[in-house]
Amino acid sequence: MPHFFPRLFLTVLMFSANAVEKPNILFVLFDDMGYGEPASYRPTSLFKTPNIDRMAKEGMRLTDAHASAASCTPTRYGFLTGRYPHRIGQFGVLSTFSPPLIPANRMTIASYLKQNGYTTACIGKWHLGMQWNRPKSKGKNKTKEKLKIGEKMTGGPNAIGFDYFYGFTHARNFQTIIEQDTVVMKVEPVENQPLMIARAVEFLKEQSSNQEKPFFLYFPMCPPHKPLVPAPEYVGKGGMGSYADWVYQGDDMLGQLLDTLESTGLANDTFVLVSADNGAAGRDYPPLRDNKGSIYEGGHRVPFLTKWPGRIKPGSTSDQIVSITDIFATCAEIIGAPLPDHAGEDSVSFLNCLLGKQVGPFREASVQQSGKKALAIRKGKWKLIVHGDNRRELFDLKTDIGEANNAIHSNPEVAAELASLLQSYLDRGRSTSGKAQPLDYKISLDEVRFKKK
Ligand SMILES: [Ca+2]
Repeated sequence: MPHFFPRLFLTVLMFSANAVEKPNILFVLFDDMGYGEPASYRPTSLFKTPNIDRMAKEGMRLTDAHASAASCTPTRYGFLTGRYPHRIGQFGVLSTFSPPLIPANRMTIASYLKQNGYTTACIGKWHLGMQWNRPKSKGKNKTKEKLKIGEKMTGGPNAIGFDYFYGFTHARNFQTIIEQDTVVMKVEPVENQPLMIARAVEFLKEQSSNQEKPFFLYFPMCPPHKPLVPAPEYVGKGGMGSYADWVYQGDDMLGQLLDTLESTGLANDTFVLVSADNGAAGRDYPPLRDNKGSIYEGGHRVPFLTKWPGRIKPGSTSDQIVSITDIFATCAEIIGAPLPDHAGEDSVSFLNCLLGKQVGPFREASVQQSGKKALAIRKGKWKLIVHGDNRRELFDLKTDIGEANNAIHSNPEVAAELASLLQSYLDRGRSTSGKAQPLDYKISLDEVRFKKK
């Protein structure tokens, strides 16, 4: 008995200290990974994803998690800014010479963590625009010469909070490797991802020798997005052709990062998040309807796994509605430095959900979008879709996860309430509490935003 109270007291002390700790943060983002691809999400899946499934065993698997959008660029905007990409009218994706999407004065999760003492790095695919010093030319980017070694840009990752960047503009420019602000190398497509993972592993090892500062590593990989270029050591390993090999390679890259955290002793102090920027390209995984680019669940419901030893219960699951846009506020709550009103306007912390302290909804509603300027608002079991051509559909996801039965005519009051809530989010410049923010781009749900050409 004499030992009991001191130990309890110590535990309380440790727990209090944890409330303001600064764990390392690693976010691994797959590109176009379908909800039905990892076996931990669809037991009959034949894809080999042992490391995603390992995350499910070692941490929490979220079953109702969503990318901010149904395609690459807008989801990445949502992640970095904690703000819905439709607020800047960004529904499509960028190309090599697209200018930067995020102005330097906008707080991002990277600049926020950097201000709070983190070493920040992005290694992989950017896809948020960079300013190359080129004369303006009319027409498509095809007419422009390719980027050359030594060419420099501004407005990239370094401008919005990343101390270090090593990567490429986007998948269509896979052979051009950029370090910080400079094109440093031209490679064969098959060489790109091995370079990225080697550099990320090196970054983690460097951080382990300097543990005074926590780190934030954002690793947006290419798989399973095209080009399907599995490295020789992965060919045939996925067992179902090059797409499966590419999935396997992506999963193995996640494994290398997890293994490095273990071998360097960083794992216990690192909060790991793994997700995907949108659904699979051209591949449906029933019961979810549709795939990448769609406003239906197959477009934006994604695998989302988290791990944080000693905090997140191993092998746990949560059916809370979570968005990649929410990662920013979650990190802010962990490190205990509140976000200002002009940052993370659509980001809600799901920390209590991860810690198993909250079973009820932690946010009022969540908004997703797709390429055809469709918006969807999700509140509880209900999902209202307002298509770009102004058609509306309402689904009860509890009984109709496949979105087969439009329930709008039998539940007009639910549809009206959700539309009104969504319009209020659009008008206030935020969907969270706090001061209304100026609008960059006005959207009225009643107007037609997308016409079929
Ligand atoms: Ca994508």
